[in-house]
Amino acid sequence: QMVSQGWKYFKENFYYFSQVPKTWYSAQQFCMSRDSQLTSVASESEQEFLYKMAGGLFYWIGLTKAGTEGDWYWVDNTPFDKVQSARFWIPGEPNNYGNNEHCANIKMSSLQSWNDASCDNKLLFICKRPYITSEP
Ligand code: 2F8
Ligand code: CA
Repeated sequence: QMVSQGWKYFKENFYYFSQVPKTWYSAQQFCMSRDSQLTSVASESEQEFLYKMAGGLFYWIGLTKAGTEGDWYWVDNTPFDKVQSARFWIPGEPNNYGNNEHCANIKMSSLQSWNDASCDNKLLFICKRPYITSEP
């Protein structure tokens, strides 16, 4: 039987930490081709798991902007909680540097780890896929 090679299990989901850098959009295309999406971060424990696994390397996550207001949203449709998520940005981020930073990555091995960067940068990335059991 196939047991999700290269995917790490944490709390009902499998996560794929890429070894090849891609632009944010190409990374999301790759994740979708594997029945997954760039990862959302919906709790402190999930954030802790991800930044520890990232080990200080930069990884795209599934957080990007939409609409004229440029509101952040999760590509996997997890509701983005702006208040609860505020503690996960690096202090001073997101700063929309050069008015061209519309995608988020994990940049630090710390609870405060997110930075916004240009979506055209090629970074490693993390895909997330729900672990689904079949009925007995
Ligand atoms: O000082 C924070 C700043 O550092 C870089 O810009 C100089 C980052 N750029 C990239 O990661 C591409 C900014 O996003 C970051 O805010
Ligand atoms: Ca930034």
